[in-house]
Amino acid sequence: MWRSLRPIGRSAASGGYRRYAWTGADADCRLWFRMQAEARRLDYEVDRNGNQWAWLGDREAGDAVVTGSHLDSVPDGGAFDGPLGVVSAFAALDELRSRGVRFARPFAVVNFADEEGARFGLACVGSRLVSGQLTREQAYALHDADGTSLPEAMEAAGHDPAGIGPDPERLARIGAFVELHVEQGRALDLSGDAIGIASAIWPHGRWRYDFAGEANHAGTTRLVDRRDPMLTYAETVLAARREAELAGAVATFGKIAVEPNGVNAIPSLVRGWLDARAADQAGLDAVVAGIETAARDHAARQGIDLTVVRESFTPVVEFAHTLRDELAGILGEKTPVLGTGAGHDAGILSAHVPTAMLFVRNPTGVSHSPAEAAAEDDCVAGVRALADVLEGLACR
Ligand code: HGY
Ligand code: MN
Ligand code: MN
Ligand code: MN
Repeated sequence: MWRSLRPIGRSAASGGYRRYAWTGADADCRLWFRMQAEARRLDYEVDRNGNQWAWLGDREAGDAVVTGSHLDSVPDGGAFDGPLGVVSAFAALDELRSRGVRFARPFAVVNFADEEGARFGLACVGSRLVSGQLTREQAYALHDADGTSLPEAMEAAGHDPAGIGPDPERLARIGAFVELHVEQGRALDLSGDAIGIASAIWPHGRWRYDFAGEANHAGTTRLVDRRDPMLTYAETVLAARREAELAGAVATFGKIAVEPNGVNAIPSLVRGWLDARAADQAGLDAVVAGIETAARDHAARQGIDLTVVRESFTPVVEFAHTLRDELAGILGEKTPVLGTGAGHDAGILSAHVPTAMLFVRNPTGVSHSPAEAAAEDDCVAGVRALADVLEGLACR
């Protein structure tokens, strides 16, 4: 199963993955999902928002146990972030069937659309739409760097966008959601454990900084005459690191767009995207405020116009103790419980249904990079743990 998925959307140059929502690579991943579902005689469907579901039992009955994750990636992402959760879901079903287990509740494997937000700039689009955290109007306003809107991209990929929007009936059918995910850090590697249980997802968000200056000739414009937005952008990036250290947070400017983007032209506009996260809301507020203050001070001194737009925000997610404790009961009280700074579809769903996450050890701790890793034995341990959890939840 893993071998048939692995080559899809992989860059020969970087070894990373480029599986962006509603592109050809995404279509190949979706076909893979459908084939896995049909090979297991599961009831396959695509919901109005483009999420894929593979059902066992009566999907209308409610109280379903659902597991899965996402198949899309960040630019040059790793092999495990997302796919490990979907592959493990199908493999856990295979394991449960080999144990002769009978399901007492409906069961489904899910692939949530566009979790990374790599193409349209918003993470967890599929799960936000299902849960009503993203409205149809907001979804219709999303567009990629080429100006293609989300609905246009969906339509071009063969999915009718007319019905996108909240799906409360579907949400009501879910009794529990469990997402298995490769750890995006080294806590399990350091503790020597293969599997962990998530306690919380840090509050986090994305802010767009637009630095507007004055385009001019790189060779003939005196330094004193410049209004160079790149300078204020650079100062803001340095401030982000300083403020993150002060606040015990993390802050990253990982994406930039420059106009007119010429080697010999002082930019007219520099657009930078800030990803900021902290273990608690106070820390997040502090780092975000500190960065913006530093940016505005420098912009004022340099005659730069600065606009800051919060593009997305996810409050802290404390996974429901009940389900989390149930997982600890199933997997053993010694199973490490750890927080994460990474966002997940489980974080979105947790506001609506009992939700839990399992982490699988990542020996490099690196993620959103081709260096992301997970040992085969640990992946097998993850499947067994997920199967145990599903057996405990769905096969009473
Ligand atoms: O950005 C995140 O934390 C997630 O990987 N989408
Ligand atoms: Mn990710
Ligand atoms: Mn992920
Ligand atoms: Mn010239």
